[in-house]
Amino acid sequence: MKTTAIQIIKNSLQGEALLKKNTCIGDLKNVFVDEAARIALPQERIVYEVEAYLPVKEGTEGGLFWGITKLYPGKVGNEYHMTRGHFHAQSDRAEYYWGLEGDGVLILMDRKRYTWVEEMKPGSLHYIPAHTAHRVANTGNTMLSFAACWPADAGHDYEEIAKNGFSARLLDTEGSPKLKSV
Ligand code: PAN
Ligand code: ZN
Repeated sequence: MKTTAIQIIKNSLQGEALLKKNTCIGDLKNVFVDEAARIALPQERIVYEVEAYLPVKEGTEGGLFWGITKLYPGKVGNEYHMTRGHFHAQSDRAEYYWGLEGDGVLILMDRKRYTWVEEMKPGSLHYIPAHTAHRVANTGNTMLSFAACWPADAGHDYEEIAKNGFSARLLDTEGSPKLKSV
């Protein structure tokens, strides 16, 4: 029997033609509340890595993509390392995230700018509804890895979050994560 083109080995995707992207401190201008703290950090420090399997062309109706995000532990000021976050460009597209390793928090915001959170840990399954921005923060001291499955025609709208942000931020408050409205 043939083996599959792609395999998941120790929370990493293995195979050919995978999309790989690293996001560093230097790429995350104005993403964290404390921009001065971000500037003071080594700009080449990796915050997260994404490995994705895109078996069909981006934009294919009915297609699915699959990826793993590895979010390194760390903070920028009092804010945990987190993904940039986005709505889907095709806003009515939903997504699944699920926790593989580490401890974190999935931050979700609907179009009315109502923000809520879900605890992310190994085995936690998260249904991200349509029209909902999503971002993950690593609240632990170890790597946080999660898998994602999303429609090939979802696309990413980073502009809206770049312009208006989320309505709340997850900050280290006396040693534990607290969601604070902004
Ligand atoms: C994920 C994210 C990934 C990185 O695959 O793209 O976790 O986060 P940002 O895209 O917000 O930088 C996903 O949600 N795809 O739709
Ligand atoms: Zn998404």
